[in-house]
Amino acid sequence: MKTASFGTALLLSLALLSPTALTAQEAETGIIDPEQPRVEEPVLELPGEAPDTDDPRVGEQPDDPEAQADVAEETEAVAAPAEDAPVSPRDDENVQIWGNLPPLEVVGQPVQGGTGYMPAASPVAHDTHWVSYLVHYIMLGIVLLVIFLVLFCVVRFNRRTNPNPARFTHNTRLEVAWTLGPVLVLIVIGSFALPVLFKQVNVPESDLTIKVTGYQWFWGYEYPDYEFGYESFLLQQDELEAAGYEPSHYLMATDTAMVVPVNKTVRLQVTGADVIHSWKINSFGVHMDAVPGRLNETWFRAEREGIYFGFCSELCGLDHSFMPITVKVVSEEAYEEWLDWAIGEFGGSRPEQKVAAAR
Ligand SMILES: [Cu+2]
Repeated sequence: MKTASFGTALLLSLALLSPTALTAQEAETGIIDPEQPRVEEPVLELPGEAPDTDDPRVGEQPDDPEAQADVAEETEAVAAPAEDAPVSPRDDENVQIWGNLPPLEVVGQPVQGGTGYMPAASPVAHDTHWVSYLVHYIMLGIVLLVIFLVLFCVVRFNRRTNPNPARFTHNTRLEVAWTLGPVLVLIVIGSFALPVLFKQVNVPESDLTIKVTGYQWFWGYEYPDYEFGYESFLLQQDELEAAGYEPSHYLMATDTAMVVPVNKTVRLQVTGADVIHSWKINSFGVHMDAVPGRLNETWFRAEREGIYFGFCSELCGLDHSFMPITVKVVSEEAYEEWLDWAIGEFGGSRPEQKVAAAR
C-alpha cells in the first residue's frame, strides 16, 4: 500500500507543478531524463515594444502636430508587416527542409471544426472507414426503428386511445425476435470488421521495414535494412518556419520525420523504451501500441505523397501531448535521394554495399 500512496502523491505533485518548474525537480530525483527538451509555455509576442512604465516619456504627447504625425507613422511602420514577406514559409528559398526533401503538401491533419476522418491514404484506412460508415448506417437504422416504436406506442397505447391496457407479461415470439435481431446485427458487423482487423496485423510482403520506438517524450525511427536510426522531436513555435511548416502545425510538426516512398508496403515494428506509447497515423489506419519489451507489428502502404501528422495515442506521462508524429511520403526518387543523405548523416549503409565489401 505504501507504494500506491507514494505513486499517488507523485502523480499529484506532477499534475500540480508546471512543466518548467518540474525540470529542476526531475533533475533532482532523476526520474525523468533532464536532457529531454522541455516544453515551454507559449509566449505571446506583441508587435513593437511594450511601453516601459519606468520611462518618463511614456504618456507624454508632443504638442507639435508635426511631431504627433511622426509618432503615428512610426507606430504604423512597426505594426504593419513587411510587404515582401513570403506568403508561405515554403515559398521562401532560405527555408532548409530537413533531409533535402522536396516541399510536400500536408494531407493528413486535423482541421478546425472538422467532422469525419482525415483523408484515407492506405488500403487499411479505406477499409476501416468503410466499416465505420457501415456501422453508422446500421446505427441510423436502429435509431429510426426505436424512434418509430416509441412514437407508435405513444400514439397507439396512450390512456385516451387505449383505456384498458392488456395484462400479459410475456410474448415468446417477440422475445426471440429481440434476441435474434441484435445477434444478427453483430454477426453482420463482425463479418465485415474482423477481416479488416486481421488485415491490419497480417503484414503482407513488405518493401521496407521501419522500427518505431516510443520514448518519454519523443519517437525514434530505425531503418534496419540500412542500419541507421534517428529521433524525432516536437518543433517549437519559433522553429516551425525554418523547417518549412506553417504556424498552425505547432504541436503536430517534428524536427525530423519518418520518410517512406509512395505505394510501397512498409512493415512497422513498434515498441516502447520506457512506458506504453502508441504510434498512430489516422490517414494510414495505423494505431499500434508501443509496449516495452514487446515488438508489435503492423503495416501500411501510403497511396499519396504528402505530410501526415499523428499523435502518441496512449497516455504516457507529463509530455504525452508533446510527442507528435510526422510522416513524409515522397516519390521513390526522392526517397532514394533521402536515403543517401540519411546514410551519410546517421552513419548507415546500403545492403548492396555490404555485399560488395564482403566479396
Ligand atoms: Cu507517448
